[in-house]
Amino acid sequence: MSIKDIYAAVLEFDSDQVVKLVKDEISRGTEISVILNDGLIGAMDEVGRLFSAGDLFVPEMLLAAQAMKAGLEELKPHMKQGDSRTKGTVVIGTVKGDLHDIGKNLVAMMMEGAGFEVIDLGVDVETERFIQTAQEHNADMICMSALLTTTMPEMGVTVETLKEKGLNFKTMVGGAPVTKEFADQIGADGYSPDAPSAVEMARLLISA
Ligand code: B12
Repeated sequence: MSIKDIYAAVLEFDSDQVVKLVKDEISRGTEISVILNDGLIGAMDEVGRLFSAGDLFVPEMLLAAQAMKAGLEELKPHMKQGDSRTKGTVVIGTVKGDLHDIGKNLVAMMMEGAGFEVIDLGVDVETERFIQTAQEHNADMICMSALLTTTMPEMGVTVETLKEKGLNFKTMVGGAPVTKEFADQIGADGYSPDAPSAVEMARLLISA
C-alpha cells in the first residue's frame, strides 16, 4: 500500500477506497502534506491533463473531484498550517439571479484539489457578498460563474464595483456562455473555458 494507491483510486473515481487508503496512511503516520500533494493533488493534476487531452470528460472529472474531496475531508482535521502549502485564497460563486452550479462546483473542487483555499458562496451571489467575503478572508481572487446570458452582466458589475472601491482582488469569470472577448470587455483579469484550465489560470494570476 502506498501513496500511489490513493492517486490510482482517485483516477478510478473510487471514493470509498480513497477514504480507506487516506485513513490507513494517516494511521501509519505518513505526513499529511505527502498524502495531500502526492496523492490527492497529484491525481487531480493528472485528471486535468487527461481532460485537456480529450481522454476524459466532464462526468468523469466530477467523479474524480468527488473522490478527491472525500479524501480531503478525511485529511482536514489533521491538517496544520503549512501542510496544505496553500496556493492562494479564492472566493467563488454563481452570480446573482443564476442557480446553475455544476460547473462552478467543478471549478471549486479542482481548485481545492490543486491546493487553493476555496470559499464557495454557492449560487445567486450578490456583488457585495463577493467583495465583503474577499475582504474578510483577505482573498487573492474572486471567481464568478454564469450560465445565463441574462446574468452574465452581473460579472461586469462586480468588476466595476471593485474598481470604484479601489480594490485589487483578481477576478476570473467562466460558464458556458462566457467568452474571452466578454471577459476582456468587462475588464476581468482571467477567463477559462473549463475547470482544469481555470486552475492553470488561477496559478498564473495569483503568482503574477
Ligand atoms: C443543468 C441545467 C439547469 C439546472 C441547473 C442545476 C444546477 N444545480 O446547476 C436547472 C434545471 C436548475 C436549470 C434551470 C434553468 N436553466 Co439551465 N441548464 C442546465 C444545462 C442543461 C447544463 C448546465 C451544466 O451544468 N453544464 C455542465 C457544466 C460542467 O458546464 P458549465 O456550467 O459550462 O461549466 C464548465 C465551464 O463553463 C467552466 N466554468 C463554469 N463556471 C466557471 C467559473 C469560472 C470562474 C471559470 C474560470 C470557469 C467556469 O468550467 C466548467 C467545467 O469545465 C444547460 C445547457 C448546457 N448545455 O449548458 C442549461 C441552460 C444553461 N439553462 C438555460 C435556462 C434558460 C434555464 C432556465 C431559465 C430555465 C427555465 N425556464 O426555468 C432556468 C434558470 C434558473 C436560474 N435562475 O438559474 C439555458 C440558458 C440560455 C441562455 N442563453 O441564457 C441553457 C443553455 C439551456 C438552453 N439551451 O436553453 N438549468
